[in-house]
Amino acid sequence: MSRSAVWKHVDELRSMGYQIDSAPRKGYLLVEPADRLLEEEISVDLNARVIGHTIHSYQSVGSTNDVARDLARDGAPEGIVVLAEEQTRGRGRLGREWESPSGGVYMSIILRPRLKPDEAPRLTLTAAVAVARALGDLGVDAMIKWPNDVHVGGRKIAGVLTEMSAEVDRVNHVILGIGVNVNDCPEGATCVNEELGGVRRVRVAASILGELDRAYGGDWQECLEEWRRLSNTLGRRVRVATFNEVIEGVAVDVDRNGALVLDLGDRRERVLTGDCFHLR
Ligand code: BT5
Repeated sequence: MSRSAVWKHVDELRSMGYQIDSAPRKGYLLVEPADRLLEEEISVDLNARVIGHTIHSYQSVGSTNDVARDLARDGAPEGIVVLAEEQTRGRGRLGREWESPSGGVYMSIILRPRLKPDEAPRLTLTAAVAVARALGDLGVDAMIKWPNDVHVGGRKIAGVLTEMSAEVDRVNHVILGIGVNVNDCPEGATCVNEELGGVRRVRVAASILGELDRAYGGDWQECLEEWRRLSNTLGRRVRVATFNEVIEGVAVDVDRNGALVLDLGDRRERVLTGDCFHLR
């Protein structure tokens, strides 16, 4: 390769944010890799069994869940990951907004699980476990708030959005969306680098995908046990708003499909999905 061809590539890498020094007659030295969520960067640390065998990286999209959903509708296989540096219409559950400026990790994973539709909430819990474990490995004391939030010291650091296409007795595909605040976060929330400092987003993304790959399709009882260990909801008095009622009680367990079991004093009730507020 000619010198000018090398220079062209180095120049391109520099424009992507890679810090590269050059010395006459010695050559180039990579001082600091760019913290870009590129397949080449992430797959170095990944030993993908199912999740992450293919990664599509974007600079900016409306929502990674929409990009992944379109791929899934076109027949894309499970395990494909869609990642974006920022989202312009990132969303939470029930049409809520997920603030997604650059500096976070926004990703969606296409899954085609052998689950019945009412078992699909298991995937939300699996993802929350993967995020909490990955952040824990990095040194962040992350806990899971039922059903889909990951918190540190009562502040939200990550959220999971599970969207599904299904028939009555069969899931076609599930899009698992995960948003993690890494360098920045909205008021009242927290981010990895407020808790730790100096963590590269590539590491956060690779670590979560690695945990998810290990947990997906694995022993569900084990995953549930892990969820119970990592949860800061169990044992608390909570108020849960479902689409048609608000109930208050003590969160005593999650059942085998991820429903929260509430002790209402005179009886127990299960809630499969809803917004949960910790009361004390
Ligand atoms: C969630 O919803 O927590 C699910 C978030 C999922 C985001 C990922 S990013 C990749 C993929 N593509 C998408 O478009 N979405 C997924 P929910 O439980 O409904 O919480 C939403 C609420 O969290 C908002 O109403 C705000 O109060 C708060 N919020 C918004 N942005 C936040 C952020 N960056 N950090 C912490 N809290 C946030």
